[in-house]
Amino acid sequence: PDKPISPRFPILVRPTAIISGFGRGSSELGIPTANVESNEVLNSLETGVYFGYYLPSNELNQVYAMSMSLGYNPFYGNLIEKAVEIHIIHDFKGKSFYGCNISFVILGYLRPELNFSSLQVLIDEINKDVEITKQLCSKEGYLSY
Ligand code: RBF
Ligand code: MG
Repeated sequence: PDKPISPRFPILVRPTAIISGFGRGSSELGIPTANVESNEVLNSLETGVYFGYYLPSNELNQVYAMSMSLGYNPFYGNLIEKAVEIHIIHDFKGKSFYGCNISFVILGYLRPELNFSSLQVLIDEINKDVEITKQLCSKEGYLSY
């Protein structure tokens, strides 16, 4: 799908700490996420699923597509605090992001957060988000950030 980029995007998120998550991204879903400390800008966004690029600080001219979940994870019965989690579309061979600060750019909104009838449906939907992210990111090519 050719989604126009809304004027509020891109949103650059400067180096932000990774905090520990619930430990179920990798184990239960097979979709690891880095849980990011929230800030004013992220807090001001509506909950939902977004796409963009992760900007590694140690590799110049390199970006990796990422899908971001922002919200209360209704499938898991709603968190008390908004969680910001990014799934980077790259095989980091088990590298952990704990203790790192990461930068990323949010390019657009994909869909609202939803509850699903089963874990498998949640996983399927996230995998669809990842496919859409790959398509949009390869098209839009914001490789200059
Ligand atoms: N959790 C939900 O409860 N509903 C969602 O619609 C939802 N969408 C997500 C989309 C993406 C791209 C990602 C990475 C995560 C999503 N999650 C969603 C969060 C998921 O439940 C969470 O990553 C795991 O529970 C690990 O904390
Ligand atoms: Mg996580």
